[in-house]
Amino acid sequence: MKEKLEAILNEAMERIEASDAPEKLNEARVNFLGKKGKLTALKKSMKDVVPEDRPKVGQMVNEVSEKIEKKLEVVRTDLERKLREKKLEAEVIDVTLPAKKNVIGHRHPNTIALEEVERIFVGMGYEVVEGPEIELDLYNFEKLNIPANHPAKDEQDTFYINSDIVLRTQTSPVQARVMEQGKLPIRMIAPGRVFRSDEVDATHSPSFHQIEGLVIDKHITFADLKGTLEEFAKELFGEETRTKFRPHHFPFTEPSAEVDVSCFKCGGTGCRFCKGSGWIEILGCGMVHPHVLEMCGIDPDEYTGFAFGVGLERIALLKYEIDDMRLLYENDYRFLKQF
Ligand code: 2NM
Repeated sequence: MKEKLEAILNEAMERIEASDAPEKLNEARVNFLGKKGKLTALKKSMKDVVPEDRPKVGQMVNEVSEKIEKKLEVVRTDLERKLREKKLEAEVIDVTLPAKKNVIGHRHPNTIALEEVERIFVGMGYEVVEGPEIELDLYNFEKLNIPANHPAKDEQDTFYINSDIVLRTQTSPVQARVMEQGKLPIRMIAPGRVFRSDEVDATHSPSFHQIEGLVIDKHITFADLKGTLEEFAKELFGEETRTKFRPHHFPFTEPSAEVDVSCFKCGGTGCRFCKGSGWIEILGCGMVHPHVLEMCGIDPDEYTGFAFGVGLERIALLKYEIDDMRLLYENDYRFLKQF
């Protein structure tokens, strides 16, 4: 009996030791400790042992069983550790490999130009205010001194939702709304999309963007308007830029002017870029018409103000020397990635 037990123990130790996979270890366990296992068979033959030897033999059987269990446990943990290490090794990240190129997008030229204009005016203490693209005729035309049948209304004829509601043709209705709120003084710019019933060509689109400015306070004069826009032009196109104010007409301002800047390509001597004139037109402006102030609830005897409007696309085309506005809307990445 003792020899048999020792033989089983030795065989079991060898088998377990040689197990290099969990399945093999399990096979070994079944082979010795399972229902039909070798040690189990021996336990069953205890009845053949003489009664006085049974306790001793029983103890020996239990000891062998414990030793096998223990060995199984040791080899199992060792095997698990080895498998884990192997897995970790296989999953290791090689930080010396060259990185994948990260293609990040960037701002559209319109956005770059807008943020530049906003930066300049915010720096002068202006607020940026947005408003609805679908407007009441009342704010888009009526309160801006463009009554029904006025020729200026024809000029920027627009898309009507119904007889009272239009797609805004300018962002000045945002300013009419701010004036109406009655919080004075006002120093604001209103950027945003505007709509006009225009045919598409290199310089026109039925939908484009404007940035309009408005300042209302006591004692605001045309000198404030000139100084502000001169400073704006210098910041946008360079310190050496000169400005020229030409008389013009807008229904919502009186007096009104158009502003040219000296050509930043040739410095004013005349080139292909400025079509030989040395000047480039960039914006319209004027002193807010007393009638507009009145219609928006501001007393024109106490307050005066100036306003101006710039086309965002016009600024972007000039600044980045793009010769066709349609390029800004096509979203061709080969074009966009250049800015
Ligand atoms: C322009 C030119 C001149 C303008 C006027 C107003 C308001 F609301 F105060 F009446 N906002 N913007 C204005 C004046 C816009 O765009 C070429």
